[in-house]
Amino acid sequence: MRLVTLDEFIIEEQERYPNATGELSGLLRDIGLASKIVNRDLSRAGLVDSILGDAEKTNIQGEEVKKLDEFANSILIKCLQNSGECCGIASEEEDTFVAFDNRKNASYVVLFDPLDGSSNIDVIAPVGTIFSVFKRISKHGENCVLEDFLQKGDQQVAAGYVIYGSSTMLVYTTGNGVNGFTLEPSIGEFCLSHPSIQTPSNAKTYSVNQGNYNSFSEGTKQFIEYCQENTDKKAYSLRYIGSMVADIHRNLLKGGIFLYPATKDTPGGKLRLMYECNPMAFLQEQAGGKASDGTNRILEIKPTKLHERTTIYIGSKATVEKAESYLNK
Ligand code: P6P
Repeated sequence: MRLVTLDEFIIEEQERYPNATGELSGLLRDIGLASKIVNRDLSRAGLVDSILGDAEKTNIQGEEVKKLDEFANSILIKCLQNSGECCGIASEEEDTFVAFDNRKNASYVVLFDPLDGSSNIDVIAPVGTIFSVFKRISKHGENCVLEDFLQKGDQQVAAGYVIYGSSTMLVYTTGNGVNGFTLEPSIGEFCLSHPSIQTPSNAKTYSVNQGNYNSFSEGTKQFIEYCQENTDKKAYSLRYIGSMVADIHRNLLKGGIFLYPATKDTPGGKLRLMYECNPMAFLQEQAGGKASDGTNRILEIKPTKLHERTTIYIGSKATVEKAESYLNK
């Protein structure tokens, strides 16, 4: 396979769509830049003692903020504001959306989780950046408004994630399939390594926090027992890293289902609709899989709040449908 950098790929993609303005391309390139900067500091997390560890504060989610969370958040905001294509952002680390006063004529808003799974940083487990892009619905020339962000997931124009693990990979879609780019550190470029990703229809793994089993619904318990009984002679393995990007990335490539059902502590689900579940659902559907809250397609959920949460069952289509059959018995 010839070496194709992310920038070259984005430009080639843009040429396939004559009416493409190039704005979205610029935005994707800047997200790539931000992730390279985050990656640089993550890979030195053990050495950069000024950043490692807790920021002695909690975010709107009530979660302890790691200094790298804040660092990743600020880098993404800076790169997106400089891109000139983004009129505002919403972040897991920000109480509400941030309008860019100097970008009133930009066409896109971006929602992101700057460093998902950051509680894993101190134990050197994979973490990730997740992003979701919408075209603004408010008038150009004015600041973006909340409604620009509270759009259904099926309105996304792009979505993706960067996984910072044994290597660093950016995976994204603009609605024409899913492509993966691995960072080549020697040249500092994301290079096409996984063209046209398609999730195998037969799952190999199920991914759930088994520790919450007792508070799952009967239907969820029956689905997990189905996986454990190796019914239909399917040997399911349990794989759970506790970092959504890492768990979903594995299943996207190899087949599997990731589920975060309702629990006693999170009756509406734990994961955030806007900047975790929507982008992952867009990617998963583009890779031939499925993503639901157990009943409804994730991408059709009408959001009411920026930080709202949802239950999620996402992965190999047949396996998600199997889970739904137990849940909706
Ligand atoms: P639990 C990380 O904190 C996160 O938001 C996701 O990345 C991950 O899938 C989930 O929470 C893990 O939650 O309750 O199993 O630790």
